[in-house]
Amino acid sequence: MDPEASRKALAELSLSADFISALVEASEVVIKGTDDKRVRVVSHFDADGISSAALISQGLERLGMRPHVSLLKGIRPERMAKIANEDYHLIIFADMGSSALEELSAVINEHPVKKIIILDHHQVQVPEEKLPQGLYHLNCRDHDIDGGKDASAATMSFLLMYTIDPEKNLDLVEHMICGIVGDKQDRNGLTNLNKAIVDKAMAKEMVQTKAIPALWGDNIAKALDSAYAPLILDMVSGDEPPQELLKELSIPEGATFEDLNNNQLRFLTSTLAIKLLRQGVRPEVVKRLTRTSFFNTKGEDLVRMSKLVDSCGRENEMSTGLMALNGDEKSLARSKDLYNNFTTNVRSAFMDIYKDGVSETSNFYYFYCKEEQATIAGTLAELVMDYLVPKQRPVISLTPMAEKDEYQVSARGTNDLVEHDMDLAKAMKEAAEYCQGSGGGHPIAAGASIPHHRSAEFMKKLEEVFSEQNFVRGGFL
Ligand SMILES: [Mn+2]
Repeated sequence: MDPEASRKALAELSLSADFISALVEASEVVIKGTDDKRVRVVSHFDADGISSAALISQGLERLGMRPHVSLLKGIRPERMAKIANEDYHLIIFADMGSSALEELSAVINEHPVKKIIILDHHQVQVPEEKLPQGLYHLNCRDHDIDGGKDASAATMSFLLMYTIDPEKNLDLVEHMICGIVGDKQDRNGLTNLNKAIVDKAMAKEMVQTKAIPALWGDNIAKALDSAYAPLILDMVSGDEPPQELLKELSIPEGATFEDLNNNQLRFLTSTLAIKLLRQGVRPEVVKRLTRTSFFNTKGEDLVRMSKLVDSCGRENEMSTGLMALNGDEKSLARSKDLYNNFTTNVRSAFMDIYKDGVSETSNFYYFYCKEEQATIAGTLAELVMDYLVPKQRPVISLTPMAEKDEYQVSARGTNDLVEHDMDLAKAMKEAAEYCQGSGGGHPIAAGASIPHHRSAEFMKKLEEVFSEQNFVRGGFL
């Protein structure tokens, strides 16, 4: 590693001097490695987490090290500490860790030989004591970078590997893109740090962008048949099979998006837009019909890749996602099957909610999921918000988890609500902690777990917490 070259490359991304120093320090620890070359890599099970793990492990392999990856569903501090206590000298946490600084500090204090690197973008738990030497805490939020939209765990993971070798590791940007897309940080176009990095990769022709319909599948009919966002009600309900629409538009069955000329493409997109507007969705949801996709040098659609990896995580086949990102063809095919299962489940669950309706309080909407829908409860909350409820209000889904005797709560909001000072992370945390549960996340998307028997109190408290937030007090509702 050439620290001067790294510093220069990082400065070109407009990072602060503090941030650059922290990255260089952690990179030096990685390069030094361990005597036995083993490195423990621990990450989250979602697309951002899996992409981060793929990025980190490929970077480590390039240094001749042997990563041992674990992808976790839960992010309880005790669990992280337990893993950090295993027989590894270098442990890298991605997409988690900032909420476990005290626990991880304790591990270092007990085993000063260990080094732990945290690459996170979630809210930071501020520990009472100074972090011990050997604990490298890298969180974009500590450097005035918005962890909700300007950097995800994959961005942080990229930065670490980019610091190690800005030239050789720039191609790892493809995994970073999968991660930031997984965390929906491309929702309003890439911004700040994410943008600076991707721009750099585009200038070096490692990534290309193209505006395409926001539909994914091997052909148009298949893509429409599995789409849930955009959610065309007539198609999801089965009233209008995609084949009929294609016939109407004189598009041959089996045609792919690449087969269409610009006029046909525009005709298809505007027909779908009209359908959505008739359903009464917000303009920002209609706008998402076309989106910018990113393509790597092999011409692979990285947004689609992100969706495939995401469904591997949801279906508990995280390693399939990791291997697909590492270029394994079988895993890629398997991830496509998992994605189709996932979209089928989402579409049918949405139709059930559509038929049953959702409940509302004065400040938010809510509905209950079945336990087997736990992994899609957040997606359903989002769909309910975008395609079902008439007013812009937070949408909450509650899923009973029998084994833990808890409710798992997912909350989703809109950009407008966040602009009017709605903070779901804060609301979830406050209302959940009031009931001896825990919660957190981002202003626009958050979650909580609460004891099953206290759900009524939770809902009451949530109503109270929301009524203190400006989107309610300021009369936005
Ligand atoms: Mn993340």
